This record gives sequence, structure tokens and C-alpha cells, in this order.
Amino acid sequence: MKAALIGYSQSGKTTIYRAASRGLAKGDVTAVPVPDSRFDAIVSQVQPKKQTPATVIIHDDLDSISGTGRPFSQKLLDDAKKVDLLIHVVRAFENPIAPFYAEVNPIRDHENIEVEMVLADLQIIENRLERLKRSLTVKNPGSTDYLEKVLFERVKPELESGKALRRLEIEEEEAQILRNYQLLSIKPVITVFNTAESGSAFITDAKVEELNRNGAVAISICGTIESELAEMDGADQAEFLASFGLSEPASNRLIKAVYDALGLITFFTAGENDTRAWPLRAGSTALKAAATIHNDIAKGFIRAEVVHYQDYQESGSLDAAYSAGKMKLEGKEYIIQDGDLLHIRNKS
Ligand SMILES: Nc1nc2c(ncn2[C@@H]2O[C@H](COP(=O)(O)OP(=O)(O)OP(=O)(O)O)[C@@H](O)[C@H]2O)c(=O)[nH]1
Ligand SMILES: [Mg+2]
Repeated sequence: MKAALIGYSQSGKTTIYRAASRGLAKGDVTAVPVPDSRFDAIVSQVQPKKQTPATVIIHDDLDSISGTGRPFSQKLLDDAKKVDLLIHVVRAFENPIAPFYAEVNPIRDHENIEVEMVLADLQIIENRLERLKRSLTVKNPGSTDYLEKVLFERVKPELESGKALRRLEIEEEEAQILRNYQLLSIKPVITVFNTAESGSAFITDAKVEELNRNGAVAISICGTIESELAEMDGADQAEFLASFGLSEPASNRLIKAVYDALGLITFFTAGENDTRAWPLRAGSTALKAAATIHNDIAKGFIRAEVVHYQDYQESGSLDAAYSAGKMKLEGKEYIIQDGDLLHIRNKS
């Protein structure tokens, strides 16, 4: 699953990108491991030859937004179409070379971009409706053009009233239609207020909480502190965090928030050769989990041996959990729970 940083130029996107990728960043696209203390615990108990954490792919290759009132570049729209989520970085620190708006006002910048995403989508929907008028099949209720027209006529006034597409109730069939277009406001967004070292002088915690209560996902991060942290090794990092009264880097929270907003949960395979954390869409079946590991494993699926994470933790090891009768045999339709340890019995 992919997320891309978006925001005004000089808002600190690349700084946040480096912080989030914890020293792994090469170029402008990085697979970032998802912090997970359960995975760490399994690895330290199993001591596998290889460990493979779950990752999310973070892109810092979108065009910066270089001014209000101007349309987003075509390249930005093309690139954004390929990702599942947007991380909107909003400047909440003084930056004399920020190209416009010398005065720091993160709430204004946040709203501007939100509004511009909606307007960009409205433009696309209007253009398409205009073209559909000339379509020959649009009157045929079974046709895609007809479905599109009905859908677009429904969402147009919502966009006109400033509502993002992600806030509307959209059926899967409709979502499929919308996915053909370069729509921005349909994607989940995480807002990162990139704050000054001196703390949240320009954006209060109360304001961030208010945004979260109103359906947004927003966090504050100090990009410069976090990118320094990302370069440190474990002990220095812990000391540095403690000096700020923090227990974990804020960029961990960001990656976890991305993971959650993508609707992902994790299951584990605790192999001695390779212990792995696998991302999976919440609500997926054991068969889907098997296919995530390998298509052949799904084809030959017999049963899933499942140990819930809590049972594993209480038992101390997978063997102990099996001996204590905590392993359950489940069929293809079993819905995977976040943290399940799986072994798929299969014919291959
Ligand atoms: N004080 C302070 N400065 C920051 C922070 N984050 C970024 N900066 C500075 O802001 C400037 C821009 O940061 P970048 O991370 O390059 O911003 P960007 O959005 O990637 O910029 P473009 O890609 O050029 O649009 C740099 O000089 C950073 O050092 C922060 O949290 N605090
Ligand atoms: Mg940049």
C-alpha cells in the first residue's frame, strides 16, 4: 500500500519523509517498516534467520503545490492517482524562504489545500458531465455512461458545497467508477502539522484534537527534531526522546496512522527461517491471508492454524501455546483478527 506526501512547497515534506523513513530513505520512494512491538516480541522469542516487518511505501515524489488559486499540476494529479493515501504536510514553523504567505497560519494552509482538492475534483466531474451530454449511450440505464452520469450528478452538488468525496457514502460499484479519474478528495488524508522546535506555537493541541473529533486524522510532528532522531541509533534515540519527555518518535505514530487509515491489520507467520508481519485489509478471510503469503498456499488451503496474539503472549512461545490448547483450526472463511499468528496447512 502506498502513501504520498502532499503540500505547499517548503512546508517540510522532505523533512517529514526522511523522519518517517528512519534513515532508510534512498531517493524519493521508501518502503517504511511499520513499528509493531508485537512483531519485535515474536522476533526476539523465535530468533529467526530473517525478519520481515510489514511495510508501507511512502512517496516524496509529488510536485509541491506552489501557490493558491493555481490548479494542481498534471504531474501531481498523475502521481497522486497511483497512491492509496495522502499525507498532507502543513507548515507550522517560521520559514523566511517559504514562497508565499510569510505569516505562519497552518489552519489557513490546511483549509486552502482541502478546498483546492475539492475544487480540482469538481472540475474533473464537471468536464466529464459535459462530455457525457454528448454520449450516445448515456440514456441507456444499463450503460456505464448512464451510471456515471447519475453518480456524478449526485456528487457534484456535494463538491460544490465544499464536501470531500471521502466523506460521502459511496458504494463499491461507484467507487470503481471514481477510481478511473484523478480525484484527490476521495483519498484518505492524514494531516501532519509540521511544527517548530519550540513546540506548537502556531497550532495548539486543542485545535488538532478538534480536527480529529470532526472526522479528520491530524497529528503534530516537529520535522527537524524527528529527522535528527531518525539518524540516531537506539540508545541515543531513547535518551534524546526522554529529554523531550517522549516515549517513541512521533514519526512512528505517523506510520501507524497511515497503516490504520488504509484499513490494514497485521497477521504474523513465526517461521524459524523467516518471521514475518503481513499487512491485510481488516475483515479479510483466512483464504485471503493465505493468498497474501503465496497463491499456491491459497490454492492448496486445507486449514489455518491460528493462535491469537494474546494467547501467544500469555503462553510465552508458539510451542507453549499449542501445548496449552490455544491453537484453533479454522477454515477458509475465518476472519483474521489483528495480531493472529498463522500457519496455513496446505496441499502444496
Ligand atoms: N524550524 C523548522 N524548520 C523546518 C522543519 N521542517 C522543515 N524545516 C525547514 O524548512 C525547509 C523546507 O523543508 P523541506 O523538508 O525541504 O520542505 P519541502 O516541503 O520538501 O520543500 P519542497 O520539496 O522544496 O517543496 C528546510 O529548510 C527545512 O530545514 C521544522 O519542523 N522546523
Ligand atoms: Mg521536498
